[in-house]
Amino acid sequence: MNIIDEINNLKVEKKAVVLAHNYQLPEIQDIADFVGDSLELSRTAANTDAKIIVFCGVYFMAETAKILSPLKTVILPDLKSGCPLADMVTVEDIKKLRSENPSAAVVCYINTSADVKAECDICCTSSNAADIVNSVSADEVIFLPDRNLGNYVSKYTKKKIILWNGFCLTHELLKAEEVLELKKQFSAEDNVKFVAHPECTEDVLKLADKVTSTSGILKYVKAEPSKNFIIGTETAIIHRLKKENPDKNFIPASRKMFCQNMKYNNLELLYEALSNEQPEIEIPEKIRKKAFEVIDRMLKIGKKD
Ligand code: CIZ
Repeated sequence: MNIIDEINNLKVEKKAVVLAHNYQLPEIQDIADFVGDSLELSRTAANTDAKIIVFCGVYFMAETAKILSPLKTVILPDLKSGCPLADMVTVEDIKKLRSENPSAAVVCYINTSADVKAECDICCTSSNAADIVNSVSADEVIFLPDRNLGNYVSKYTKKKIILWNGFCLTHELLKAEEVLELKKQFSAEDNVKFVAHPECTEDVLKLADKVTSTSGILKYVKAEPSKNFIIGTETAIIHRLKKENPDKNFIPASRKMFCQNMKYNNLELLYEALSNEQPEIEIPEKIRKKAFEVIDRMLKIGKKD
């Protein structure tokens, strides 16, 4: 039996669902029950009757699944799969920021650890960040950890935004000159569209026809009549874009936009994780409950994406 059949058998035998983030390796996306962004996947898995969730993504994503599904076993095939952006802010940093800005609300991006979320007022995603910031009653908002998303949001609000200086290593690799060079290769008839993730720098975002999350990119491409797209996010999303839009062309804005952390999970590790039901994600219940409230407050605003 090949490894794909073995994984599929284990999924049934153990009542497990496999989730793959849009940035996972193609073979992981292909074997997953659901492919998507981290919040969408965590919410979908919570609504299944699965006993085990295997999250092929990075650590904070598996934590998000656990926050929403405390009674299910949540597994991350390779614990090395971290998120440098999420690691750029700590609980201590938030305590200090709060003492320096006592009247400010704290809005955290979904790319944060469970213990950081537990210290914040409300969570947001890359597609609802401006709506969430505008929903809080405070006139000042500490936005963390991503400086580019925070800066982007500041254009859509009258509130004073106090930015944290975190950034995504992969998205900041893309330079505006690369996008301009690529755009030059297309004629006006090609009607090429550049779509960028808001973790890219301001110079890059200024060149975009659309700025949105990974799920937003998938929706935009499907709805947009153009046939040619320059994709300004982690390159692995192109696998799904091609599968869902076989008649359209996708050009990575930069081949350097490769996140190694997203690629540690592979079929062998997925097989081992399912067989051993390890490595399991655990969150102290007190922290999980607080983090849940912070996510739930966002969901109650009703602007998921
Ligand atoms: O939460 C996610 O999945 C992230 C970090 C990115 C996105 O835009 O989907």
